[in-house]
Amino acid sequence: MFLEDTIAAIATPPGEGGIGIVRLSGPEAVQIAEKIFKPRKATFPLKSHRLHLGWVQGPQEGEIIDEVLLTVMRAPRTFTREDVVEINCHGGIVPLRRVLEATISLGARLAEPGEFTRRAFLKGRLDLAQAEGLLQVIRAKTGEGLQAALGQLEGTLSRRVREIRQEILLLLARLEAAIDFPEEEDVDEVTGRQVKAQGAGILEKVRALAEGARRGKIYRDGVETVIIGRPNVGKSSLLNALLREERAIVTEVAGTTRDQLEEYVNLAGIPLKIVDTAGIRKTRNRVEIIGVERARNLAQRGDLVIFILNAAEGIAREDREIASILQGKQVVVLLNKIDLGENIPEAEVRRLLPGAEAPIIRASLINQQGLEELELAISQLVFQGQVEGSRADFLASLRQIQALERASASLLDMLAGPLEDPDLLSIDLKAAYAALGEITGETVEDDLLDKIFAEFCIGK
Ligand SMILES: Nc1nc2c(ncn2[C@@H]2O[C@H](COP(=O)(O)OP(=O)(O)OP(=O)(O)O)[C@@H](O)[C@H]2O)c(=O)[nH]1
Ligand SMILES: [Mg+2]
Repeated sequence: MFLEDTIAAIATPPGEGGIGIVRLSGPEAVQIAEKIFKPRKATFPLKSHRLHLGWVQGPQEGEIIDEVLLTVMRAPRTFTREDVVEINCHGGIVPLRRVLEATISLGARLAEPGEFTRRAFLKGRLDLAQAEGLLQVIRAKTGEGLQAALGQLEGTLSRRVREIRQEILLLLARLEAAIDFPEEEDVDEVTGRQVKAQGAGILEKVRALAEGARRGKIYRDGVETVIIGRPNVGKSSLLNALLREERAIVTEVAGTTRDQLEEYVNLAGIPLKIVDTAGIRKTRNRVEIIGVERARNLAQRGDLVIFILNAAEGIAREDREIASILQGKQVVVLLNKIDLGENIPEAEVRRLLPGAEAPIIRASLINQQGLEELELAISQLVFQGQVEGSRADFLASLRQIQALERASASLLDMLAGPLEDPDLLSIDLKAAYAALGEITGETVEDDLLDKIFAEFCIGK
């Protein structure tokens, strides 16, 4: 990682689009841009924080690569706190590549994944918790996830962590004074008692923060679980059973649920965003048609699908239709209403969903039967990584939670330590201080940084 050089990358996703952006950052960024850019009206030096219309020129005399809008942003009011240039080209692979190549040929280096953000971090523009928040903003899958991520990007978590670290620092100063100037006989014990009392208060705050982080994780990492099945099989009954409350209306009328319902359930520590849908069947009712269409789309989008069949009635035509839209999805099959009879052998379910190793669970939701097995099957699927989509995010926030937990443990050690030994108290406090510093990146190893920033895409 050389901070002195100038990096360049295509910042927009690969493929065709209206526009695409090549981004440069570093001491040579403006110089390189001015060499390849032929402005329509603007004159050099290009004004900062303005958009300039013009052309990017190729290496041959008179060669034009693309018509572009170019922005020069001089340090320090930029994302990386370095000189930044953004070139808005037409969003095709060829113009973007050629503009990028033009910058490289003039001495820019191809950026590593996340290197722009890493520079922002190293220059103090963002701390580590905020950088991770930024990644979560890009990856947010739900509105709630976006809100939580934006809060983190703004520095909600960082601020609280810094406040707590400040308090620990004050306590440490006090202990140092007691160690350096032990004037009276009992001063250590008095200091020790005061430090412990305040340490207990700090521990409470760290714990509250860890609790909040765990809750935030629900929004960030929610495994979207869609309940699907034909009308009346017990989809809403399952939502209610998992929530342990009468959230959805359940009636014997087929077609009760018209619109989808979404709720979060914490299942063995795994956050599930459960979506109840309208039963899938051919229908003439307009409202129901829309609901059925949504259910199909949701099933496609979900990380996990719980497919409910009526065990007593056997496999119906609609069930086959539903099965056909579940190809390639992670599915759990729930054979419900076994209290009324069991007319679906496992082999038939396997034929219905060829290729899938879907767990099959027998249940009678009306009698709360089969729920434990279902929860076990889901947690196994998620923990074994068979449910895609949320694992990388899970790791990022896990890092923060683990740091909070280590800080708690050190504070607990401190509280259990002998009163009259300020040295020991201070060791534990320092450990808590360091653990909290990892969240914002104040105390962090390079290889951990590598790991975190490698999760970003190139150009971010
Ligand atoms: N006998 C029996 N009835 C059940 C069972 N589970 C649910 N039911 C009943 O089946 C009916 C339909 O249940 P819902 O949960 O509303 O079914 P749904 O799939 O949401 O139906 P739609 O809203 O039409 O999509 C209700 O009367 C439930 O009480 C079960 O295990 N056994
Ligand atoms: Mg329903």
